[in-house]
Amino acid sequence: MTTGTLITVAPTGAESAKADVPALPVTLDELVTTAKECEALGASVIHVHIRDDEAQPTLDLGRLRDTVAALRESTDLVVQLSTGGAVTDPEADRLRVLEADPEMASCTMGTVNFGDDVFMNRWEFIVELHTRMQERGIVPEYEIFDLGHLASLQRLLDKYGLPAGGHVHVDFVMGVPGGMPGTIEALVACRQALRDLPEGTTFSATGIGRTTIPVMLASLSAGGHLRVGMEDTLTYAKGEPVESNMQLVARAVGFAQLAQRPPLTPTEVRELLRIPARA
Ligand code: KMH
Ligand code: ZN
Repeated sequence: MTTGTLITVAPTGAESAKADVPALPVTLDELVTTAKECEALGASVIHVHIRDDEAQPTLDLGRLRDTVAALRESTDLVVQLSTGGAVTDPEADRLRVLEADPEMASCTMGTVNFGDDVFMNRWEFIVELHTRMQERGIVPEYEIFDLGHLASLQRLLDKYGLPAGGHVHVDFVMGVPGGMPGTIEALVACRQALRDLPEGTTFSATGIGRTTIPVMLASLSAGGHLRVGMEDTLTYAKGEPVESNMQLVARAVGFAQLAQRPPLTPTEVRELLRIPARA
């Protein structure tokens, strides 16, 4: 059983509007401030979506490069860029994200209904993402929205080999309308399916909306890690909007400590995920 807990913060996402959620970090300054504060609390990885000057989601390469550079300069967090983007982003733009050279990037393992939309991830696109990440030495986090995505991951690794560094890390994204539910049963089913993946495969989990707490507690007790943040959760408790990403990270750290699995540092996470240490 893993001792410490990897805590990822996903502070922004692509779905919420700044006008509806004023606390959402959308500028580079807001993102860097959030990153520093979440790192101080115990986050070790940041899952990054960025916005343009109008606070709309963008995959602009120049902005992504500036974001990676600013986060590296101001924090020791492992920077994980989203290649998922928004449901409207074309595949070519999503692939180009890798040219910003993050340490990690997300790689979603299949198409899923996403509320009223469809989050498209064709097999050929997944293969392209996986192989380009191998070539560039970028460590993937495989995003699992449904049980079948783990079977696709097994197929991907069998046919195209292990990711950069050789370690496999997955993130169960639970409770998306159209994906698997955010329940203990679904989490246990996913964890069982990890038996078919390379030994030592690690997992984190996040529950969207009101599933955040049950998923967090289930993941901790099942030996998994945590992802929290305003990409996934905008209500802290019934009738209580989230005030900041720090509030969510602080709660995750508290649960991890109660579980006697305190937060891992970014250095420990690089060792765990076989990401080269920072120079
Ligand atoms: N915004 C969603 C459509 C990822 O970051 O890789 C996709 C998503 C997954 O958030
Ligand atoms: Zn994301």
